[in-house]
Amino acid sequence: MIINPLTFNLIHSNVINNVHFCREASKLCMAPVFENATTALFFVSCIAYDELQGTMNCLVDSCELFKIIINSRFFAYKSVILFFTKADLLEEKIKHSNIKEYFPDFQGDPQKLEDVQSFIFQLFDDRRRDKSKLLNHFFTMAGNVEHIRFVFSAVKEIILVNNLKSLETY
Ligand SMILES: Nc1nc2c(ncn2[C@@H]2O[C@H](COP(=O)(O)OP(=O)(O)O)[C@@H](O)[C@H]2O)c(=O)[nH]1
Ligand SMILES: [Mg+2]
Repeated sequence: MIINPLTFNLIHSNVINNVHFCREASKLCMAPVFENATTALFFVSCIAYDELQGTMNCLVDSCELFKIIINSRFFAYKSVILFFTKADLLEEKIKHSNIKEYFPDFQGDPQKLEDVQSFIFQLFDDRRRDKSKLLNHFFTMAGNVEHIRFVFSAVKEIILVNNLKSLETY
């Protein structure tokens, strides 16, 4: 994904899809990857709450990876935008797959989209040590052109503001 003239690095949980690998490699790989970035985009499939990666729940796996990234010292002065992809499929999935079976801490109505979305977001937000900044996030639907236009323009604005803020610090 390229948004000119802005440049940014993209971390996808499928690219670094193993938390143990990432934990080992993080000290080595973070610096060159993120050194000049102001913003990172982190993608999570929000329908993964009932899926397993090996013996680990996929959403928990993504959370653990996110925890490493977001709390890394390389991100102390940078921003992360969190994307929960396949929001349209989530709406369908919650009708037959109860999130409470996988996350017993879930409070609320497992068939209510807002309750499920806010719980999923909270799982990630809770992993952050520094809560002084807002965590920008979007639930995206790749097939909905109007929605994607809205998300893209919001993301461009966030990246632009982050870039301007980083210039102010020089
Ligand atoms: N309905 C729907 N399908 C999607 C969406 N995003 C991705 N897909 C489809 O899901 C499949 C895997 O997409 P990918 O982006 O690689 O997601 P991943 O499963 O998280 O790796 C592809 O067939 C995509 O077309 C979405 O927002 N809505
Ligand atoms: Mg994929």
